[in-house]
Amino acid sequence: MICEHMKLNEWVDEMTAMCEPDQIVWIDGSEEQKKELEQEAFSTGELIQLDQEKWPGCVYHRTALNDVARTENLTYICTRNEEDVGPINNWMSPVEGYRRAGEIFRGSMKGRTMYVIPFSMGPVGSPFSKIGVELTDSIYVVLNMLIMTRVGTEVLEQLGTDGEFTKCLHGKAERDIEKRLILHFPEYNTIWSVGSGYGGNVLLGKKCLALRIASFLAREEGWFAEHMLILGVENTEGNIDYVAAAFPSACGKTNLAMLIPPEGLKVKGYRIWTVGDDIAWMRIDSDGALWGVNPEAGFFGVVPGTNSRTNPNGFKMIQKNTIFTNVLLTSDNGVWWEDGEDDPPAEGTDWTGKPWRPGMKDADGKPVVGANPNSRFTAPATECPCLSRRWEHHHGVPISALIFGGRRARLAPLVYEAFDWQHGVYVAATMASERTAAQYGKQGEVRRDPMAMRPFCGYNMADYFRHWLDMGKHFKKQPRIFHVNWFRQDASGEFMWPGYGDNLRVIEWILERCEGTADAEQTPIGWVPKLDSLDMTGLDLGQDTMKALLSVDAEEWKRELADIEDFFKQFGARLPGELWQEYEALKERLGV
Ligand code: O2Y
Ligand code: MN
Repeated sequence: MICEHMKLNEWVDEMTAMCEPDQIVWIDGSEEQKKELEQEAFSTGELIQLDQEKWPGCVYHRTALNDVARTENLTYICTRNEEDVGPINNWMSPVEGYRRAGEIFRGSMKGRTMYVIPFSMGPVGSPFSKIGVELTDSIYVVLNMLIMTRVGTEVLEQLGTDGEFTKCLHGKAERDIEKRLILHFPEYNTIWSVGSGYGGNVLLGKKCLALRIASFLAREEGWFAEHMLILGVENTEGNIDYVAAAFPSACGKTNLAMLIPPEGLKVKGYRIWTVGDDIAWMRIDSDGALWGVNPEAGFFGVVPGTNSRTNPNGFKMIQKNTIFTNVLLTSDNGVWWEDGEDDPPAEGTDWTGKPWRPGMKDADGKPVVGANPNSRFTAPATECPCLSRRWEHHHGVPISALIFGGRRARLAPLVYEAFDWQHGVYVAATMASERTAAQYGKQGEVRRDPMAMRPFCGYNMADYFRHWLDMGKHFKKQPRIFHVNWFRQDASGEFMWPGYGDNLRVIEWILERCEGTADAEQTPIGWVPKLDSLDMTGLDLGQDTMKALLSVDAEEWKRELADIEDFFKQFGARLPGELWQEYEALKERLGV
């Protein structure tokens, strides 16, 4: 492959001089090259080929034990001024960032190959799309990038001789957590990630480019880069309405993006079409409405809990051409995970590489899992049975509603609609979620996660709120803003809402609100469905449960105010006054 982009060649030379790889291989996106790389990874043990009859095209990979999830504490935004990253992000100066990571990168690719991956986030050539080039010493990363992004010659052609690209450098180095840094340099359109070999830390097109760097570019250029799924709801007439929805990590975005309508609603002929499950890039088009694309080309989802009941489409999707990471390897070269489809195998090798049998306990008497709770599948979008026909449409899909949600055992009703755009930005800016056992931090602790972007906003969150407020002024047709909570619990700690396919009942109400046909009741926090305005055909939850799900307890909301105030105060004078206005207005509506 010949690259005629001088700056790209110069940068590759510069990084080569620092990392000192034995050789350089340009990734062209061809099937032959992919096969060669797989063979090489099989021969070194970096990958294990699964039984090709049962798992055609599927491979298996284990990471280092200390390298199984994103590391937020080692993730930095490096800008000249510390104030530009704000109180939520970790900050480092660019000089310090390049120096510290440079020391780890120096000579770290000796004896290894450096792969050069030209990739496009978004369909190649779409007005939405951005190009990146990732340099990496990991075949596992190359194979994941081949699934998650559009890679190769056509991207280089699109880049031409002087096109803009994000410079993404990744090196495994020693995979030592003490020498791990995930650095973003938005002012230099550059990402450096060193010392990790896994997931969000190393697939640099995903969280690093498509959210952190893209959110910075989106503010400069007047668009949105968001942690959102996009799904289309087709009705009996064949019309498809699209919504984009933001949830913090581990709230079931992949399941929601691929949901199957519940039995009771099937008579209405609904079908769900998945555009994306994690990231949405959205802009106001010439019609004054919001249009969005999924910049990714695959799905990188959590495996445990995926089965034909929780996510039938997702489960089908991962039967072929999938990379499995950190699940259990069975003795007949298959894969297994907790809460999957099948009973556990009699024996296998767990994600740490140790022999495993069902019922095993650790030294503290706790069950030993076969698959790491954050084990992942990497599957091509084209394997998704409900993939939208418009997923590669260069102008994206029109977005009718923006949905924000968190995991709250109490407080937030099943669904409510904001009064207007400014109020909607307040609702999204104050959203919060409780941590689950699978997440870093204290279980049950409420963490404010504005727009589900807390770990992913590439600049000062106060300026991000300003961007959201300003964007609202440019629509001819504003999307409506909603908040949902699938996770409300009753007094005995049981979930009150069944979730999964039944979430369509809520989305149906949301779309009917957009059309002006659904009933709602005004409450201090927004518009809540009237008791009978959700279609509950085939799901008998009982009036009391429905009342509890939709209730707004003013006293609980008053208690929430103090936490929101503390959260806002961190941003000082940089926080837009409109958000304080909304805070005061809510206080007044609550009678404080
Ligand atoms: O732990 C990781 O490295 C993956 S995190 C991830 C992967 C896919 C989609 N979303 C997320 C997330 O943390 O939001
Ligand atoms: Mn995510």
